[in-house]
Amino acid sequence: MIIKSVNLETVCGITSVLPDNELPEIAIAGKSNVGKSSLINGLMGRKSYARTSSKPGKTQTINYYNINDSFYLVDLPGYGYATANVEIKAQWGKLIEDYLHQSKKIKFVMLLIDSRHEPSENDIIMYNWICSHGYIPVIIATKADKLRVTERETRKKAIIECLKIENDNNVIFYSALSQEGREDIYDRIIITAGLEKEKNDSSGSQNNNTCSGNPEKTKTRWRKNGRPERKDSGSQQKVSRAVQSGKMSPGGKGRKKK
Ligand SMILES: Nc1nc2c(ncn2[C@@H]2O[C@H](COP(=O)(O)OP(=O)(O)O)[C@@H](O)[C@H]2O)c(=O)[nH]1
Ligand SMILES: [Mg+2]
Repeated sequence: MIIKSVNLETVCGITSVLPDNELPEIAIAGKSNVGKSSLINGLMGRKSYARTSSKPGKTQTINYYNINDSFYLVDLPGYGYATANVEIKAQWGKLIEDYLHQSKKIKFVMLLIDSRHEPSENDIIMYNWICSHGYIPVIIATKADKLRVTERETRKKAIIECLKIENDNNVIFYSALSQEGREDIYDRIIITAGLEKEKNDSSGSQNNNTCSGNPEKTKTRWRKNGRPERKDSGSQQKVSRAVQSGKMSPGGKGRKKK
């Protein structure tokens, strides 16, 4: 894909109203420091447009990057940063929940997992949470340059078994250094966002990213106190409990309350 323009168009915090976009959205989730901003820069062909940091938890906002005026890369706030307080954790939960629940244009969800490690408890919760909203995330196994070639298959198997992934093709190794995996990711974006119609016919994977059957959409909403109003789905409840109990932490120190 030729990148003609990139624009950080919208930045949403906890008090923001999420934009009602017309263009398809490609969501990028994962723990702090896993490589979300680096992936976005790689996909945009920019060195440092999205801010990267070796300190975890810089992004506590939802950032919408408009690409070529044809789709958005949506950078979701990272989780897994233990020092955040309860209020910040509740805000983080609400932000992600609002996004997955409200956005009508989500076409493709990527969940980034560090290729060197087993998926964490938070990664598993996040995976199930995304599925409970009707999407099957494609796993981007990041920092692939740090793995020996011989470790690849073992790491891939571990991710597949841990998350109970049915389709092996839904794990893509990516390196921000070598850009390995970029083309594969772009192929998925093009297909799922319907950017180039002719590619649709030659691929059997159009439906890989939405749950088959008729998934029950969760109706649970977050109240200001961070507790869900209603509990419908198993994984929704699980993540609610995890955030409330402090097991699942948002990345970063969070925003100051406006
Ligand atoms: N070696 C290597 N380092 C990476 C890769 N992706 C990200 N990093 C580094 O990991 C750190 C966190 O990356 P960042 O993109 O800010 O993560 P985010 O918090 O998920 O947005 C930074 O120091 C990056 O340079 C990669 O593919 N390979
Ligand atoms: Mg980031």
